[in-house]
Formats: sequence, structure tokens, C-alpha cells
Amino acid sequence: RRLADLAARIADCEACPRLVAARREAEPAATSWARPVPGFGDPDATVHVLGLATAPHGGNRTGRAFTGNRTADVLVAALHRTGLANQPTSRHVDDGLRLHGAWMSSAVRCPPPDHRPTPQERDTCLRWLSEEVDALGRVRVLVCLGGFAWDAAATWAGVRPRPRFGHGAEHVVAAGPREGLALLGCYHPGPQNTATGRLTPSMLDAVLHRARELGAR
Ligand code: DU
Repeated sequence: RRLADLAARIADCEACPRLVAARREAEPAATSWARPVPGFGDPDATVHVLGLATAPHGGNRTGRAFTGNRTADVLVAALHRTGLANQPTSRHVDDGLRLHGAWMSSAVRCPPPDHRPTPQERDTCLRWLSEEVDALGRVRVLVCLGGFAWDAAATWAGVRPRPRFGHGAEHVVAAGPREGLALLGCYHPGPQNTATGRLTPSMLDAVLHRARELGAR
């Protein structure tokens, strides 16, 4: 099927030399994935959760988006509380996680040094978001985790001027091939935000509840 074929092509991508090196440097063990990470979830998803980039020891180690680190558990616990996942943890590819109505991936699918992709790496990788959203076919809302994913999604959807990012910010694409798609801002569920209390579980739940509403429009 189309999504499986796409996942295989994403995993084979070598478009960015810096990232080809970075993903193996972060996870040198032969047992680690250390390849680009395809999206994961429900093929009928209407809610698409978009991260910044693959985590060096999360997805880059396990091979599944938002899997195997603390951020993954924070996000998937919230997806579970919101009814979008069957379990509250995301630890490894055989852990039985299933999403319902949701999909998750990142704007950049390799782990960039300092978790900072270059603009060129971002734009190069966004081709995969296009293919993914097209292959899924029912996505109505992109939940953008952090300002980088928000800016990437706005650029990708052709939104000008770029709308201001914030937790709970909403922008419906008004024209072009992505017309009608909603962008929904969410503070990134990484340790910097969750450990400091800038992003609380209830704030995350509120955005995901809103995403479900926008997905059901
Ligand atoms: O074997 P399968 O039902 O085609 O699922 C493949 C893969 O996708 C599995 O890892 C679960 C995941 N998945 C999901 O998370 N949510 C769905 O609704 C269907 C499949």
C-alpha cells in the first residue's frame, strides 16, 4: 500500500549529507535504527501531530516516530487521555501502540546537530510531509509542536504572512492546495517545557481535544 511504500522511501533518504552523518553519530550501535524516521499511526487519521525533528535517541534509535524517549511518553500519554491512542506509553516498535484518528511525524526526519535543522534541510525534508498528507488523505489539522514545526507547516502550506505561533494558536489555510487545513500550535512536549511547567498535561490535553474537534469538521 501507499503508506508502506512511502515509509520505505523515507527510510532510504540520503538527501542531506550532514544529517546522514548525524543520525549514525548519535546512535552508533548496529542495533539502532539511525535512518530517517517515517510517520506512524492510523492511516485514516484526521489529526496529524508534527514534531520538529527526529529525537537523536528516540525515533533515531527505535525507528518509530515519537518512540523511546521521555518526550514520546509525554505526548502519547496525552494522546491516550484524549482517546487518540490505545496506551499511554511509546517505548519501542513492538510495544502494541496504536493510534486512533491520529498520525505523528516530524518536519525533519533525521536528528539534526543541536536539534537545529538548517532552513535547507527543513525545506528538503518537507517533501515527505507533502507525500504523507497526500497518502493519508483525510488530515484536517496539523498540530504543530513548537515554533519550528509551526513555521515549517506554514511555509509548506504557503501561508503568508506567517501567522504568530502560540500554544492554542489556530490558522486555517485560506488558499492553495492545502486550503481548509487547520494549523494548531502547541508548545513542544520536550523536557525544557514539561520540566519547567511551561507546558502542563492539561494544556496538552486541551490542544489535543481541540485538534479532535478540528479533525471532525
Ligand atoms: O498491522 P496493521 O493493522 O496494518 O498496522 C500497522 C501499524 O500501524 C501498526 O504498527 C499499528 C499501526 N496502526 C495504528 O497505529 N493505528 C491504526 O488504526 C492502524 C494501524
